[in-house]
Amino acid sequence: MVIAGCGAVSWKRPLLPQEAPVATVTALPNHVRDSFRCEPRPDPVPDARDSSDVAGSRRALVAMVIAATGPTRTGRAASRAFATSAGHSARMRSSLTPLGPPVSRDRIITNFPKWYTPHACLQLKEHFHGQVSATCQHRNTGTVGLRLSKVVVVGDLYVGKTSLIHRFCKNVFDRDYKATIGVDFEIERFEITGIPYSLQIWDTAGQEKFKCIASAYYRGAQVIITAFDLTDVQTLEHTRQWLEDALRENEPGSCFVFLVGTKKDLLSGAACEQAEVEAVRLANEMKAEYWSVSAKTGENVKAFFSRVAALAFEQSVLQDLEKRNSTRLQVGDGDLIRMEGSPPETQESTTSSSLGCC
Ligand SMILES: Nc1nc2c(ncn2[C@@H]2O[C@H](COP(=O)(O)OP(=O)(O)OP(=O)(O)O)[C@@H](O)[C@H]2O)c(=O)[nH]1
Ligand SMILES: [Mg+2]
Repeated sequence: MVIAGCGAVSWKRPLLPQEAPVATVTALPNHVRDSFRCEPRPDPVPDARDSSDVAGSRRALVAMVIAATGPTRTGRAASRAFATSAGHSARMRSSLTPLGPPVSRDRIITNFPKWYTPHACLQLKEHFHGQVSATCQHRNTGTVGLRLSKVVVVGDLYVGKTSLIHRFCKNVFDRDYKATIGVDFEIERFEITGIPYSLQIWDTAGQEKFKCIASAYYRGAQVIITAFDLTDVQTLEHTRQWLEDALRENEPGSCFVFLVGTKKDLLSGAACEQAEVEAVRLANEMKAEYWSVSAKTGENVKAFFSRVAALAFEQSVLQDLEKRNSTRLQVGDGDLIRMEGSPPETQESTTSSSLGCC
């Protein structure tokens, strides 16, 4: 599987799970391995993104993605190896960041992005968790800055999943319909409270005939986005089934869920509000956060993905903190001694639900 040179990574034919690109750390090409080094980050530049630089940095990130989330056993082994070596490097210097162009200014998040509607949102708060802010301030986020969070976008065919992703990642809109065949993904880099962070956004096919291919990629999602067309109520009804299928492949309570109404530009304000009533009701049932967007005009697209990135980032940092705390040998007032690897019932767990997740 050739992965070099991919800006947006697309395959010519459906990618079967067993064919998912596999890269081990040792197998990484030199230019990829050289792409990670300990250096202070240069100051961000305005929006202009040199395409060759972007491609270079994406190549490095693609290798991370493949190692981190490939559905094969080898991919997961590579992921562990990568995380271990990354962990050592991170301890050597906390400001380890992937070499590449700085993230564009509109991918820099300093304040916690706001919800779309308080009637269906995952968190009402307006600031990052205190512990997260403190950790980021001390640049003590462990390997979070090197990890990718997997986002899976599902929903009926023609609802605009690809258009939404392309509007955000490439700032383009294509009015001609080209069905997604199987799956595709994009990687988007952010800088959140000074820490680099990346989303790996999986675009899946809505067509029934590709469903079994696409569903093989639901596993390991931190975020599930269920999309429907605001002008087609049937597509809203189907989101329940899409979500069920995606959740079945993931640990209960491990995913943030979003319900997104697309093609907002096709409705008048009043019609949109009417459609949103039912959507918000369903979002609450699904324990999802609701957003209305338009890929055509770009309305709410950036705000939506910023919100996704911030929630996923905060959860990653908190989970990393929890993991690190549990590895510290603890000798309490009693005779409690706790180390990593102790049975789960002895470990404190901060479940996703306690973080405001599904
Ligand atoms: N007016 C308008 N049209 C949109 C919008 N988003 C998508 N479309 C159109 O809707 C059609 C379907 O969009 P896609 O993004 O290809 O749909 P999809 O959900 O990826 O479809 P599959 O890949 O088959 O699952 C295309 O013709 C788009 O141009 C939008 O926000 N506004
Ligand atoms: Mg598509």
